[in-house]
Amino acid sequence: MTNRTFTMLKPDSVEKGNVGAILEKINASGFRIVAMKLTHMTRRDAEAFYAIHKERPFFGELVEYMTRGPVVAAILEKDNAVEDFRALIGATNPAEAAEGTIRKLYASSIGENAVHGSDSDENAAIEGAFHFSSREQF
Ligand code: 3AN
Repeated sequence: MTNRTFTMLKPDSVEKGNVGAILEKINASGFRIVAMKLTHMTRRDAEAFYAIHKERPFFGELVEYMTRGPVVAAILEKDNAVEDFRALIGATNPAEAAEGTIRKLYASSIGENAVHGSDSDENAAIEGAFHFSSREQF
C-alpha cells in the first residue's frame, strides 16, 4: 500500500554538503518527494519533536545537535514507505548499519547519524504535520 514517511537530513548532512547525494539515493530508491524544505528548528521545536526521548541521558546533546544548523525536512511517499525508508537509512548506530545504507555512508556516530526516519505510520503523520501544513504537501 502506498503510504508516507517523514525524514530530516540532519545538521551534519547539511554542514558536510551531503544533501544532494542523500536526496539522489532517496529518489533512486523509489520515493516520491511530497513536501520538502530547509528549516532551522528552535530549541522548543527540537524538545517537542524528540519529547519521547526527554528522560534519556543523551537528550540535551540531541537538542543541541538538532538546533545547531538547518535541516532538510521532507515527506516521502512509496509502497511500504516507513519500513523501506528505515531499511534505506540503516541502524541508528552507523557502526552497525548495513553496507550501502545512508547512515553507513554519511553518518559519523550514533549521536550524529545524518538522517531521521519515522518509525511508524502514526508517527510519520504526526512528524509530517509538525513541519508542513496541508498546503505544503503535494
Ligand atoms: P532512530 O533515529 O534510528 O529512530 P532513535 O529514535 O532511538 O533512533 O533516536 C533518535 C535520535 O537520538 C537518533 N537519531 C540520534 O541522533 C539520537 N540518539 C539515539 N540514541 C543515542 C545514543 N545512545 N547516544 C546519543 N544519541 C543518540
